[in-house]
Amino acid sequence: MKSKITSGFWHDRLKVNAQRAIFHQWEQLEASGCIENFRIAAGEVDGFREGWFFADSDAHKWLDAASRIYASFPTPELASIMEAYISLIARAQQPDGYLFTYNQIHFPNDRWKNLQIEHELYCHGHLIEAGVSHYQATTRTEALTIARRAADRIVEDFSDKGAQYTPGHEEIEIALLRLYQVTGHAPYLNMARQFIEQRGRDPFFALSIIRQNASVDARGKYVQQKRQEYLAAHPTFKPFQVPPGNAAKKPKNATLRWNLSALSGKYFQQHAPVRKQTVPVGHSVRFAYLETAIAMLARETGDKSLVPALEQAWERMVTRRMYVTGGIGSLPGMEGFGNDYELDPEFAYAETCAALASMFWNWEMAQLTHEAKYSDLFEWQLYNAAAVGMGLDGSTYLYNNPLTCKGGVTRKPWYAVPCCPSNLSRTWADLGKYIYSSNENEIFIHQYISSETSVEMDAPVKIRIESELSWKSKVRITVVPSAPAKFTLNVRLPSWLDTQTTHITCNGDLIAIPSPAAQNEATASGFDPRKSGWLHIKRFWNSGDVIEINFYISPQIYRAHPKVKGHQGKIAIVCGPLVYCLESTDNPHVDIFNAEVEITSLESVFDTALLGGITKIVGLSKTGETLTFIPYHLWGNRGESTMTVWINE
Ligand code: FUB
Ligand code: ZN
Repeated sequence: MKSKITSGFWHDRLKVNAQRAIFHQWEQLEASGCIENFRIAAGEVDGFREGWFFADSDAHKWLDAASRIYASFPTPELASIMEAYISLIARAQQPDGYLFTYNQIHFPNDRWKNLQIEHELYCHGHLIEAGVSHYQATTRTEALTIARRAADRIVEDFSDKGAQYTPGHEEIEIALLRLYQVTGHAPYLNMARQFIEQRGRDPFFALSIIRQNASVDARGKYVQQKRQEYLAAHPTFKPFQVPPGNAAKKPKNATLRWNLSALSGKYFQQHAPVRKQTVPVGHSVRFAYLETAIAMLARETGDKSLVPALEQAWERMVTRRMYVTGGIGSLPGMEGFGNDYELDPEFAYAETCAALASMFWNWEMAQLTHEAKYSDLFEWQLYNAAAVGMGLDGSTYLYNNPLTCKGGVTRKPWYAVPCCPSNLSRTWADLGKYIYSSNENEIFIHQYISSETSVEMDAPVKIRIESELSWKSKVRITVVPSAPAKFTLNVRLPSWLDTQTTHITCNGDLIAIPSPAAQNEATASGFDPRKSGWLHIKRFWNSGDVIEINFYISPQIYRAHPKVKGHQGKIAIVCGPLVYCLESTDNPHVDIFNAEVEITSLESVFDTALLGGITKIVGLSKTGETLTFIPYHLWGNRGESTMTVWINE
């Protein structure tokens, strides 16, 4: 359900997203040659195609983000770039709907070549999503028409094919389901279902990967050779210089593990049919996109047999394979999940896109099951694992997100693989969609973000949230039914709330807060969204009824599971939905990796001068030094630094 974000923490971030980030991203896409690739494919300019084989997806994802931003921040500048890009891709698209500049330019006779590796379907997926988003934002159909032509091509070429014709990077499934939602055209739904159902059923997958790897290598070498020739023939051509990527400390045998994961199919979630995939494995963005698509399919079709595997995989991820920030994917190189409890904070990959993908999945799960824990994890990842991806200026980004940095990680204006910036921008732009939902006689408040919406119950009900989160504690929810009405308002009780101190009232009357559900197994990270629940407020609502919540947020301590190596004697400090860290910038004379914190000394203080005005946490070390903690998502905004989330107690 749509809502308008009105003020506060997210309003400010969304302004930066709309006024700076989206334009910066376009400039980088142009400068890096990503947009020029379409001009070359359209036959309008001579030149050399630059970037990875999946580079098209970054441009399409930009249009997706720009469209969603345009829905709340319509500016002529943005409209004009979007229009130019849509017209360009219309010209680059082949008459039969195919659009993939890597093949069009370098291998015009090849199509659907190395489906596990070369991302053809992934790029078409982002093209389709962009078309859907543009249509939803503007009601214009130019981009949607391009999307439909691409989708029709795929339906034509892939319908009724088997397991070998499923993609290695899931995305097309989400795209086809979204396209089905706006068009009602059943072949799109059926195609998405086929891609999902056929996954993990190829008995000769390992052989296929060996063959595809060899082909990708040979094609890559051919492209490199052509590039050298092009550079030699065009000495004035200055290729875009991508800043060097960030260091990612790799565990032992990283390459061997990646190869084994690929051969077994786990890297691509091709090791088993989806109903048997109960453990998060492989590339973490791919994994969470697949889970998102399965949950969407289950919602669309009512096929409940898809749900248990999703629930089990979620439980396993949350209990054993997720960082305290909500980051997922502990293995660099493979960009994916490690073993249970393998959560080294320094080699944490925790790609920004993986957190976003998990948020998409959690939203679908929340709608599918109405369980609060999914919205709780959504919130945690929103504020921590995902928010860390964009700098305060909107034009610098993090791709991998370690929880300990001993140097070598800084925010960059762009990356050789720039998948995260536009993914963040499109998610933030759509944040209003994730706050409320409803069914016949219930309204759910999933997130405490200052916003307004109107819900279609028997009669329209307006709801307004005024939230001081995440810096302060108070939330006020005003309910305005157009006529007095009986329904249940479900407000999420976050996993992080303290039941002893939190106060919730309805028109001034105190409401009792139920205790969180007990859990058998402690989580690896200390953060446990399963403690979240709903407060069901069922009554006759009159215009102007008010729910007031005071969370009285204060610094809290999370400890890792004893099975997580290297975490004994360490704590993570959180406050409300925010994870905090020690950054060297605020603690220039402290050895942040060895300091021992005096837990009883911790207090939160609002500091108007720090990072644009934030709640910091201050405390003392055992040797009397002052320690200043800032929210994890804000680290790295002031140049090169060191940082740690886990600190000695
Ligand atoms: O492969 C396309 C994107 O690039 C993935 O989603 C990211 O993880 C990165 O590998
Ligand atoms: Zn990414």
